[in-house]
Amino acid sequence: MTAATLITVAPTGAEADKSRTPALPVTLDELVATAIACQAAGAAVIHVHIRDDKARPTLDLPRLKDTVAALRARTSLIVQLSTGGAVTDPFEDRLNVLEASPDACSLTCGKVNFGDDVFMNPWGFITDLYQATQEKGIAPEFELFDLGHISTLHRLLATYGPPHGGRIHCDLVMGVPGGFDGDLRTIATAVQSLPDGATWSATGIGRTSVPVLLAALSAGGHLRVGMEDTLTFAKGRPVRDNAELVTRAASAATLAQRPPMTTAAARAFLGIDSAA
Ligand code: KMH
Ligand code: ZN
Repeated sequence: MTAATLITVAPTGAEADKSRTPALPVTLDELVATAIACQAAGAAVIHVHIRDDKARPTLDLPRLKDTVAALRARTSLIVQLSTGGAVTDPFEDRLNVLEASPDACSLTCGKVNFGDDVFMNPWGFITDLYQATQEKGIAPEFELFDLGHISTLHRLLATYGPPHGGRIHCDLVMGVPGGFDGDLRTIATAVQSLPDGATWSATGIGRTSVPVLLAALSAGGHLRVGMEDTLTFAKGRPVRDNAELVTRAASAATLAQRPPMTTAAARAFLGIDSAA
């Protein structure tokens, strides 16, 4: 079991509505302030989706570049850009995210029902994206929403070899209706199917957030938390901000005798070079 816990914060996502959730960070200033607070609370990685001037999700490249630069200037967090975007984003724009030269990116290993839509990730897109990460020296994090995604991950590694940096790090995204259930039994099933040597975080969407966090810690996994996935802190109590979700994760990790990993340790763990 890894001695320390890698905590990723996913502060914004593409789905939550700023007008209904004023604490959601959508401007660059809000995102940077959130990143600073979350690093202080124990996060080592930030999973980034950005918004436009009307707080709508966007994959605008100049804006992504500015975001990467600002996060690097003000924090030592590992900057992981989302290549999932929103369900409406074209594949070409999702591939183009890598032109912003993040440290890391998400790479989802299959399609999944997503609200009333489908989050599309066909094999050809997965392989294009994976090869681009290898060429550009960007560390992918394999987002797994369902057991079949793990089969695709095995096929991807067998066909194209190891990822940049050598670390096969996965995120089990749990509690999306139609994907993994967010419970211990499902974590156990998924983890035993991962490639040899792979490490993993888990994310529980909505009400699965706390059960998944506790189960992941006890099973030796790492954590992703944030307002992309969780808008309710406890029954009837909205999340105040991302930092309180990171603080809760860091407290639980410390209680589990696996305190939060520093950003420097996280870079070594994920095979990511020091910040430029
Ligand atoms: N917003 C979802 C459609 C990712 O960031 O890579 C996809 C998502 C996964 O959030
Ligand atoms: Zn995301």
